[in-house]
Amino acid sequence: MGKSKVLVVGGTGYIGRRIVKASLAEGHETYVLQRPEIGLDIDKLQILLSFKKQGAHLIEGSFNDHKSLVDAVKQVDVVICTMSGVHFRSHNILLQLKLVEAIKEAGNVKRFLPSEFGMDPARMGHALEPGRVTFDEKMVVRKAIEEANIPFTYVIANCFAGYFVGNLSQLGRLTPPKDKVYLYGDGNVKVAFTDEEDVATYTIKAIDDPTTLNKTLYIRPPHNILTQSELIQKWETLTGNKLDKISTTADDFLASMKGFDLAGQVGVGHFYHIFYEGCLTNFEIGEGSEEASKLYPQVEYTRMDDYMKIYV
Ligand code: NDP
Ligand code: GO6
Repeated sequence: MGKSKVLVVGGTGYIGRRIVKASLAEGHETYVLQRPEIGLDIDKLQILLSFKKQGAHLIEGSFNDHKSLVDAVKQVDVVICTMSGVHFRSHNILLQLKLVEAIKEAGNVKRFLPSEFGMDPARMGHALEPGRVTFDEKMVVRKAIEEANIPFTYVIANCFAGYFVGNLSQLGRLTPPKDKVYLYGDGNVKVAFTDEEDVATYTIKAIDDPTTLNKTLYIRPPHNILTQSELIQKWETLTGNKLDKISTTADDFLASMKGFDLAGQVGVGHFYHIFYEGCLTNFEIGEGSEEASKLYPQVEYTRMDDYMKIYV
């Protein structure tokens, strides 16, 4: 069997650029959508040109031009969309409905991976406002994919380390605090963390694997299922410096939502479900789903104590 041809839509983004890199590394003929709307965004253009230098093909296309999307997807076997879902960087998850239309019309795509890469929206029917919009929109896209009979894989990446580990899971910052750290309750709820590079590696492994066809792929490798307290302990061991722990009750944490702008409120809701409710780990991976480190044991995923070394 030949290698799949892969199109990445959203390739210059935070997770997208890692997926392009992983696709090239795996030897897939890799295509990246180049949108005219990037205009004078020289950083995006430079990223695209660096992909080209590494052997990727740039395909011009726009979400405002249906035919350009159909033409783009006709050239490949697999489409991976990494459209923004992060509220403080703008969110456009529903724009993917246009891509679903194009894939449906083209009729050749063997696998579509929509922009998921977070918590499992199918398990978040109870999520709090306003953060639930993330999950509701991803479910609208899933429904369109399944109604169009497009073969899919949904990748559930859980907590990206860059947003949840380097900062010891503190909201509103991306670096570790120096003296005091806020604990969610007792800090004893199990959470799943993943290095973004591993997210990309597992995603590329899954794209032509019959085992992941029409399934959800959870990235929940056993060594990276940790409580916030365990994460903090690893950091303290690494630095040889103890932090003051300040426990926050669920009620106080939720009450803090009032002081945030919309993006912050979305964050507080998500953190509540992850760190108080335990929504990433309070279920077994069962029917219709697979776990990535079990499926691809040859991948040597990064452990979080190793990941944290760059922050020392
Ligand atoms: P980014 O914010 O980096 O954006 C990704 C891409 O979206 C951009 O590069 C751009 O593509 C495209 N895009 C943005 N606006 C538009 C638009 N108006 N029209 C067309 N394309 C647009 O996304 P992330 O990588 O942060 O997020 C990707 C996914 O990962 C989301 O589903 C998000 O929910 C999830 N996520 C999960 C996290 C976790 O901890 N598990 C953390 C962060 C995100 P282009 O390259 O063409 O310019
Ligand atoms: C990441 C964040 C971090 C918000 C997901 C506010 C979708 C998901 C784990 O963009 O709101 O400081 O699953 O001040 O399904 C953001 C969101 C986290 C990052 C969560 C995310 C995770 C989106 C903040 C902050 C570090």
